[in-house]
Amino acid sequence: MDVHREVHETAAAIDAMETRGAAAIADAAARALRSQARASDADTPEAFRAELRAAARTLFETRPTAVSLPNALRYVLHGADGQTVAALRESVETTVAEFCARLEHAQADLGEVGANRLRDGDVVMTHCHSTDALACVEAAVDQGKELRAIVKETRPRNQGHITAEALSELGVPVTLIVDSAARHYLNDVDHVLVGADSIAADGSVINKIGTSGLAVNARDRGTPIMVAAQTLKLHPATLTGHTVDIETRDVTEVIDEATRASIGAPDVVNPAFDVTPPRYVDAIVTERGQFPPESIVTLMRELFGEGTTRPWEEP
Ligand code: RI2
Repeated sequence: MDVHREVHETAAAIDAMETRGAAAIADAAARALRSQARASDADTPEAFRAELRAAARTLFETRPTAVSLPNALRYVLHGADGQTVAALRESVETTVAEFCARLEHAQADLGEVGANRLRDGDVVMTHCHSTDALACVEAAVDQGKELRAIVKETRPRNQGHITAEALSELGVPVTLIVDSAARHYLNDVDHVLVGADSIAADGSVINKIGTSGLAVNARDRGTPIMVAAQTLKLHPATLTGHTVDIETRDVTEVIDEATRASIGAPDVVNPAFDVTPPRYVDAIVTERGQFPPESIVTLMRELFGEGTTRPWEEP
């Protein structure tokens, strides 16, 4: 059989950012591989594995920056084990359940670590929408701490609106600001709290465009910058010198065609992410504890060894 319909649907939803956020993308990708395994009519283990690889490639090709996607695919493909199709299918079932449970657990554990950095009465400034970052706030609120938030809207897609809603649901008072007002409010802020799409071996943080400027400004004002990122966001290929691809998205996310034409048709670019160098980050908070960015490489070696594999490619 071909790549299953649900895999194509998941890939399309990731591509269109209906499914977005690094953790949600990983979860959806693992579940899509499970759908492929469940629906497979392969009559040999080799055919079954080839189908899984094809499904994984379809998912892999959607968005290049969040490493949680290839890390999820790698986890499931490595977990696929067995001498028969039935055994392989069963192992995918177990591996995906284990992966999704670990994801949820990691986020909750990370939240507890991050919450310890937050004190009663603190104000946090957020950028974009990160479920890992929100887990820290949620755990702090559960500990009885009262927090307030200044939420950057995060052009061009305004994911700050999702953050505003989530924080309100947690009972955290929110002030929404335009991105360019961030520096103006940094003196009123105790922590800049962001998520990550990938973390490189040198401790650089790849996150939503605008994070690096925010971090530089926060450093200038002496405001600590905390990055909430479960270890699924560690980018193993950077251990061997690879860099992280920065996704460029359609310019219509920035400006519609008619408006662009009416202002002299300027070139428009729409990079989705940027790189914050480690010197602008105070702590990377993971489910394994908090790390200064420069020491994250030790954790990466422990988790991934010296490198990485691409098990979705044809052998
Ligand atoms: P969680 C998002 O990217 C943001 O950059 C956010 O900080 C990051 O994913 C991590 O999100 P996008 O998918 O995994 O909106 O913490 O482009 O939810």
